Amino acid sequence: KNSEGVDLQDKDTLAGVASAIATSPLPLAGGAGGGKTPDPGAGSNALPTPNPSRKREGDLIGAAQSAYPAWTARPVHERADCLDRLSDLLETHRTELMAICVHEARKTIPDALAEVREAVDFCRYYADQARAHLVPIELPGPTGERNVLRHEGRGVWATIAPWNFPLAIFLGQTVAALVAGNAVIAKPAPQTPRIAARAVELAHEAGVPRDVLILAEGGPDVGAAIVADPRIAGVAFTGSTPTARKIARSLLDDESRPLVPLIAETGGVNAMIVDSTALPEQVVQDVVTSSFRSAGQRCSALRLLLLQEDVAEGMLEMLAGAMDTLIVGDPADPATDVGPVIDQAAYDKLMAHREKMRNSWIHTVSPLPLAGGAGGGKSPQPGADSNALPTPNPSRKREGNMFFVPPTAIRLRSMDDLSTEWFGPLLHVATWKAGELEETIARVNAKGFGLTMGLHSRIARSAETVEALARVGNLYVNRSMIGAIVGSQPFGGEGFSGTGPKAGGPHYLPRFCAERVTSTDTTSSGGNATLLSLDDIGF
Ligand code: UN1
Repeated sequence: KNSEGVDLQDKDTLAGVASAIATSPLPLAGGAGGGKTPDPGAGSNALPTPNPSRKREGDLIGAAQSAYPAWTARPVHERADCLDRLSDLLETHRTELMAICVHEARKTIPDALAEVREAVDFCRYYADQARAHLVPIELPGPTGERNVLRHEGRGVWATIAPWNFPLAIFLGQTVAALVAGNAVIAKPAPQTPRIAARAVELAHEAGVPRDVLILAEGGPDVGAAIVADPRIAGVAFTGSTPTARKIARSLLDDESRPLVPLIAETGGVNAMIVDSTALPEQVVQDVVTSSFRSAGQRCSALRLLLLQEDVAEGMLEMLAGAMDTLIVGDPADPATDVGPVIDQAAYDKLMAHREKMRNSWIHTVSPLPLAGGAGGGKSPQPGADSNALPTPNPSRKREGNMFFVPPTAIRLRSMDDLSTEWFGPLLHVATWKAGELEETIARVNAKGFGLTMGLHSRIARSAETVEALARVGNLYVNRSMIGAIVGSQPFGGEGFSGTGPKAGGPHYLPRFCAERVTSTDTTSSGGNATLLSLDDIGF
C-alpha cells in the first residue's frame, strides 16, 4: 500500500493496469468508436481533440440558476444518493479515468490510481457527511421557544480546479457544493479539460441534472468572467495564492453585489524538520516520497528540508543514494517513479531556477531516455557515481513533448533564502543548530505560508513543541507529508496557503450552505399563537 492507502496489487497488477491504459482508446466525447489508441510517447499532441459539442454555449449561470430551486428542494439524502452512485461509476470506469489522467495530466500509474481512489473517497465521504449533518438541528433555548438551524443551498457556486488533481479536487469541490444543495458551474484547469468533462458526464449519469452541474472549460479569462458574475453565490478555488487574491478582489469590488464566501486552497513552502534522533532510513524514504512523488506537483509536497547540523552530511549522502534509485520517465510505464511536469511553462520556470542554483546542487537525477529513443533503457543506473553532477544535456529537456525536470536537491545557505513555492521536483535543503528548534519553527512560520510541515524525531517533547508552535494546517510526524486521506486527514492551510475549511473534513460542507435559523415562540398569548396547519383552520 502506498501513502494514500491504495493497494496497487488490488485486482489488477500494475502491469495489467498499464496495458489496459496503453490499449484502451481514449474516450472521445461523442466520437464514433472512441478513436485512436493513445501513443504514450507522442505527447499531448496525440490526444484526441476535445469534442466541441460538449461545450455549452449561452448563459450557463442563468441555466444553473433556473435549475437550482428544484435541486435544492430535493431532500438531502437524494442528493447524497447521487454522490454514492457517482462513486460507483468512478470505480466502474477506473481504468478509463486513469488512462485519461496519465495521458492528459502526465500522472504516473500509481498516482492516477490514487487520483481515482481519492475522487471516490470524496464522493462517499461528503455523501455520508451530508446525510449526517446537513439536516435541521434543533438547538437548545429558553422554554417556550423552538430554535431550528437549517443548512440550505446558497445558489450557484463556481468551483475552479487545478491541473494537479484534475479529478479528485475537481470533483471534491464540486460534489461538496452539489450535495450542500447548490447548482455548480465547474471550471477545470485548461491543461486538464478531458478528465473533468468525463467526470461531469458521469455525475449526470449518476442523477445530477444537466443544468445543476455545468462544465465551463477555458483559461483564466473564463474563470474571471464566472467569478465576476454577481449571480455566483460562492467560489471554491484550488490553485495559486495570487489567483485566490484576484478572485477575492473580484468578489468584493462590486458594491452592488451580495457578500459571498470564497473557499481557497493555495500553495505552501512546506518544511520538514529533522533532528539528530530521527531514523535516517525513514527520513530518506519520506523525503524522497514527499518531494519527488508526483514530480513534486502537490501543494502538500516537501519544499524545504531542515536537517539538524550534526546529522546533515550523513543524511544527504543517504538521500543522494536514494535519489539514484528513482526512475524518471514515461508516466505510462509502471516502473516510473517520477513523471514529467505538466507543461512547457512549468518546465521553463523550474529549469531556470534550477540552473540559477547550479552551484548549490547537492544531487540530481537524470531522466531515462524514453522507450523507442536511442538506448531506451528501462533500468536505473544506481552504480553511477552519485556525487557526479551530470552535465545537463539540452536534447534531454523534452522527450516526446514530455517535459522532464530532473529531481534535484539544492543547498541553501540559510533557511530564510526560500520564500517561493517551486512547484516541481526541486528540494531545497538547509540546516539548523541543536537547541534552536523553537527558533527554527518561528523562521518557517515567518514565511507566511501554513499548509504542511513534517517532523522527524524520536523525542516526544520536540513533537509537542512543533505541534504547539507550527502554524500549519497539516503536521506530519515521522511519516511522509503527502497523501492526505479523506476523512482521516482533513486537508488545507492558513495564511498564504488558504482560507479553510479543510477539504475531506467535517466542517467543509457547512461552508457551502446558507445557515438559517428559525426561532418560534410557542407560548405567547398563552399558547394561542401556536402555529396551526391550514387544515386546522379550515382553509
Ligand atoms: C494539492 O496538492 O493541491 O496530501 C492538494 C495530498 C493531497 C492533497 C494535495 N491529498 O497529497
